[in-house]
Amino acid sequence: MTTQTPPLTARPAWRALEDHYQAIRDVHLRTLFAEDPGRGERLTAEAAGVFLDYSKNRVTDETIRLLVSLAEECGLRQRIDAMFSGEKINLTERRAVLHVALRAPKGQSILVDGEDVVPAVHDVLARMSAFCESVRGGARRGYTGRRIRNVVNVGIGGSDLGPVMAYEALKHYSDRSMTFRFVSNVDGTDFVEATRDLDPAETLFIISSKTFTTLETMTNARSAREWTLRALGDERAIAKHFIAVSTNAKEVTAFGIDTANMFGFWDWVGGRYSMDSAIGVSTLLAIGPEQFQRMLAGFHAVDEHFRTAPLARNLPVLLGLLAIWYNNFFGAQTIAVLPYDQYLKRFPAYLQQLTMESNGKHVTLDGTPVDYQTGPIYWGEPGTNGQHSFYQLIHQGTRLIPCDFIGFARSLNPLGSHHDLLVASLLAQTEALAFGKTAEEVKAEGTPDWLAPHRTFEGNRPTNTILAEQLTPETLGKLVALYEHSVFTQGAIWQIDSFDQWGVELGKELAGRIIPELTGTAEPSLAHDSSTNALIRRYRAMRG
Ligand code: G6Q
Repeated sequence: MTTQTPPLTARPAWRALEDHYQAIRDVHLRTLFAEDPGRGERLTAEAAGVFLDYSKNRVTDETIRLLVSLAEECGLRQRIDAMFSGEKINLTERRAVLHVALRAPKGQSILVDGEDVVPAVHDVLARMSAFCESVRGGARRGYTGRRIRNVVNVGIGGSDLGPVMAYEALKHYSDRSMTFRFVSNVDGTDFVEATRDLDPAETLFIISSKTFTTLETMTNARSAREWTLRALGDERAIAKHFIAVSTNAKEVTAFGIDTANMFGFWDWVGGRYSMDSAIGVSTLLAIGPEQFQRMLAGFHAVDEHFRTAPLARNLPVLLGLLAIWYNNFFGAQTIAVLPYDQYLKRFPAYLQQLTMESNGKHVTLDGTPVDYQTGPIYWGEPGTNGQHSFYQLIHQGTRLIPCDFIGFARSLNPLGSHHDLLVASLLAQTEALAFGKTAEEVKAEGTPDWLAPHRTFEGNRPTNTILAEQLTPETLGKLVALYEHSVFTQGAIWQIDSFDQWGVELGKELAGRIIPELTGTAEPSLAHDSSTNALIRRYRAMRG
């Protein structure tokens, strides 16, 4: 891949957007809505049952037209085709990027190095389904013959955040007679608290690690092994209580798990894009094969939309372009994702990895430093809780924070008027953020002059509203795919590698050097900076 010619900031569409920004930066959403009564109906898009209202953004039709031109000039369409056709678009790792193959229906064909990868995907899915059915149905039992009632997923990053997010999101569909826990942190507290009330004879550990070398996961896996052996007293119990999910059969065997109890995946599945692979086995255990298939179908529906819909009507493309608009032209630093559904409480954390690990990059594909901002900071909490804490800053602070509000028409737990109150809150927030409250309006309510500035809301705070009928496995798949492809769109325009993660790799190496310096009995000779050296000595002294 060569540098864009011309570079991004010299492209005609970029330049036009810079000029257009000058014209629009001080225009208020109140004006945009007043001048264009059809705006709220027109600036919307719908696909696969997901509705996006982007009318409360600081954009006009011209903005969208220019953003779409930028996407075209940057070759977004060709990049999409390259991903779907199995090209090695993860240049720094020389890998294809094919999470879309994980949800491709049987019969579709996607070639990597001349080999169709779809049949292997379905083979693993079939094995996973059979395994999960046998655990859920009680045919496959623990070493002492007791039923498996507890499942503990041991993994971190991409091998944890997808599974835990999906489990929480789809709890409504899960087998309530089983307990699911997720251990990720190398802090022993995580393991101890997750297992303290579990019976080892009824507990299955899923050791999830693409590489099977990750410090945290291997440390927790060894503790899980000891915990199991302490109770069951026989090495043969391991085969009944441990399965592995990995691409590294050699390390799985070295750890002591028979590859018959291993579910594989492939180097073209990035960790943060792996929740549909065997990494999702805990999800499958929780909700069963049928619902898992529905989730995959949801992903696939949005994949197809992303691949085929015109850019201007393409939901993930629109979301990605709007993120670029605020990040690169308005100078916004963050994007808040605010799901109005308690089941989506881990969704923002999941998106943080997806978005920030993918697009937190400072050089283009050919290694040239960028002269524009790349990935914004994503953050969020479910509504309405956030309203009683950080929304204050979004409403009245000095920063521009574009927000995605996500809501559903029907609750999975209808309870009196709860759901209407929830949705009313969502709508009221986006309305208030867009239109604010002028000093005149505040004073007309009888507010004294001295207090009016404090009670005035500037408004003009941009939001997207994403609505779907109900949070089902299918909807979850659609939502995740929406963000995956929005991330792709942004990365394609910035011309960065959204699929490597050298910063994470660095973190994996760094601790290795310090571990023996902390644990050795002899006073280590330290060659770090003076701060790190002193902290190591202090830790050793404090620990005793
Ligand atoms: C994801 C990253 C990273 C990874 C974890 C766990 O895209 O690569 O978050 O998932 O570091 O890695 P393993 O699955 O290899 O243990």
